[in-house]
Amino acid sequence: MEAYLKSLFDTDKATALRIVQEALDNGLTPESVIFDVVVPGMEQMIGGMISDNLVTLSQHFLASQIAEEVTDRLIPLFSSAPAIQGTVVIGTSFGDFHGLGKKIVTGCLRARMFKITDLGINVAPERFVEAALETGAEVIGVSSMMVHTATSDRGPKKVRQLLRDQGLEQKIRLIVGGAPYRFHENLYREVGADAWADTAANAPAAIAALVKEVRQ
Ligand code: B12
Repeated sequence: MEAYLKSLFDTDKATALRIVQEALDNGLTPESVIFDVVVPGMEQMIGGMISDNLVTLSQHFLASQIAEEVTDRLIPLFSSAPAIQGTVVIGTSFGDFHGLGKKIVTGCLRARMFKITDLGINVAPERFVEAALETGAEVIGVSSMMVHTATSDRGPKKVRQLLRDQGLEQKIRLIVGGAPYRFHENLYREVGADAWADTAANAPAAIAALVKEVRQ
């Protein structure tokens, strides 16, 4: 664990992946590698906010990228199929090309056994709803890094309107995230979201709560 954390701090992906392989070669189960090493490592890195200068963006990003890669590779090796915590469609709002925050959230959710469809950046509101229906998603996540893409009529507000118009509000919840929401604690409500999360580390719990509401 110590060596793995050091490799994350050093943004040394090759070493991090080698440590994971050595752990497997030495008999650690794929489940243990993910839940006892990769997830706690990622949460330790991502729990420190970039704005507090505790971790850099590259450390944040790499920890999540490794978690995502290792999780994708090891899940098929689990002794029994893992319980899926929820199904999520995520993307960056229309007109917004900032994809790093969303990518980190995706890594955290995959490592926490959520099934994710990542629609990428600059996603039209209609596409979020279509993809949620195609994949049976319980939650749509919209990332916005700029104030105007968070609040525009083609952003989360439009996703909410489409959900309402199509009678889907009880089946699909809407969560938002990104820098603008940190500076205005009610902004998520103003754009029509059910919830928001300030960091990728807090996203799985917030999304799990929404999944629970949908399944009730
Ligand atoms: C990197 C960056 C870019 C890169 C993006 C690269 C990429 N592939 O993403 C590039 C160079 C392309 C870029 C372009 C632009 N940028 Co820029 N960019 C940034 C910068 C420096 C960092 C953003 C970032 O990645 N943060 C790191 C991530 C990890 O943090 P985060 O996004 O907040 O994500 C965390 C949480 O918010 C949360 N989260 C995020 N999404 C979600 C989603 C859900 C569902 C949940 C639950 C949680 C969640 O989890 C994440 C991980 O913990 C910021 C400044 C800053 N210091 O923030 C400016 C900034 C966002 N950019 C800005 C601007 C203006 C632009 C441009 C318009 C510049 C220009 N004139 O061309 C263009 C816009 C292009 C476009 N249409 O999108 C402004 C926005 C201002 C505003 N008030 O709206 C900022 C704030 C800079 C500034 N101070 O002026 N940018």
